Amino acid sequence: MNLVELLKSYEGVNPFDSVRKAHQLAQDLQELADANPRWRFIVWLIERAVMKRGMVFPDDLRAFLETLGLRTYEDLETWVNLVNGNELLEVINPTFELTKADVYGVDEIKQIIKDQVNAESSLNFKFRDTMYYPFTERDLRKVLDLSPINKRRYVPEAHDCDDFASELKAWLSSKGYGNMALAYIEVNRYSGGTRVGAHALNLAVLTGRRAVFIEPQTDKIYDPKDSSVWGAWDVQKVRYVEF
Ligand SMILES: [Ca+2]
Repeated sequence: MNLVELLKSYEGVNPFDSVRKAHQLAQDLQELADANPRWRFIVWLIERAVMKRGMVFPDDLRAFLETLGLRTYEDLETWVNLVNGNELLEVINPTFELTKADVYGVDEIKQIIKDQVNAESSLNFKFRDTMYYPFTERDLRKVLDLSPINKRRYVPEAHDCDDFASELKAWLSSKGYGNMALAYIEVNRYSGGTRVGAHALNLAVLTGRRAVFIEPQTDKIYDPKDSSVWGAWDVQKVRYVEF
């Protein structure tokens, strides 16, 4: 069944049956997208624009399609045949698989970080999960290449370092990988023993118990003690790590 046939089958539904039908329509749309990749994009849009608590009501759907200039279900079918919705969705909302080759507990992660970074004596950790999957180097590169975070514009305070770092972590969660070993971290920067500033960035733990820093504004991955990336400061010390 294509979407046109599917939607026509919902015409004239008894109002007393509307909740059950709205659940059914949401499920049917998902199955349609799973079976026909070209429909993935329009179904993704419909779910975001129209879905309410897991339900899609046919009247809401028709109103939404009209806002797209699609007045009949046949218009919709023409549009879907014109646009490769599968490719479009991969650009906007890429899917990917990450390897879960190993798993580290909280104490192990703390030890890896303490061993490999310059840390303040007051270094503070926050963990929301109990176990984390380390990244392979290749997977970490893939995540950074696919994530849109580094492409966004820098705005002092409103969208600056702390926002880039929280967004990269949140984006990975939104893709279903909230327990990969990626942390939001804050560092203090010192020059000649004096604190000259602070910065927020990300830290990832790789397989083989290796910690790396990630600059989410540029997607650069670097060793926590690599002084070649430091500018007007001679050391940065981690003060906060949040997984
Ligand atoms: Ca900010």
